[in-house]
Amino acid sequence: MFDMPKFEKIWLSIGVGSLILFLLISGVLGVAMGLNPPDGLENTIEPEQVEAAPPFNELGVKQIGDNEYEVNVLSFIFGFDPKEIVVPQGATVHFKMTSKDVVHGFHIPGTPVNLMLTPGHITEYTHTFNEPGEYLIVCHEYCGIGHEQMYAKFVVE
Ligand SMILES: [Cu+2]
Repeated sequence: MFDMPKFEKIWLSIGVGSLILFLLISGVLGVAMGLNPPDGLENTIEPEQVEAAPPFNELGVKQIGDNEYEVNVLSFIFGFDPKEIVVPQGATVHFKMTSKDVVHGFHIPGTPVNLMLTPGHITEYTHTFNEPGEYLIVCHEYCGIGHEQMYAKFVVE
């Protein structure tokens, strides 16, 4: 074969060897064991008819248990519906949100609530609010000329 230095041969075989190993592992995981990345299609909604379909035909706060709430929020250019969300202290809130036009953000500074709202998808997140206070909800994905006016209020009382 080629006249190749010894170390080049060694490194080349390590490289080709790890490539084959990687392809074998991902092949076995994907084909034989059926482990694939989520396609995100289990949580979709028709963005044009979003207000007619559950859960977004009923926006706002709904009590579903002992200090446990479901909060359905719809985002659009340039705002959130509802504009103000009020929950008691210690409430566990299950957010269900979507956008009816472009990509928006849903961020409550000072909390781990930091989500992306994509048209056609339902974004879900659960958080327990132990600190009472008035929080700001901001859209932190640039969505157009009125982006900086896109905010709402979150109150823990
Ligand atoms: Cu926005």
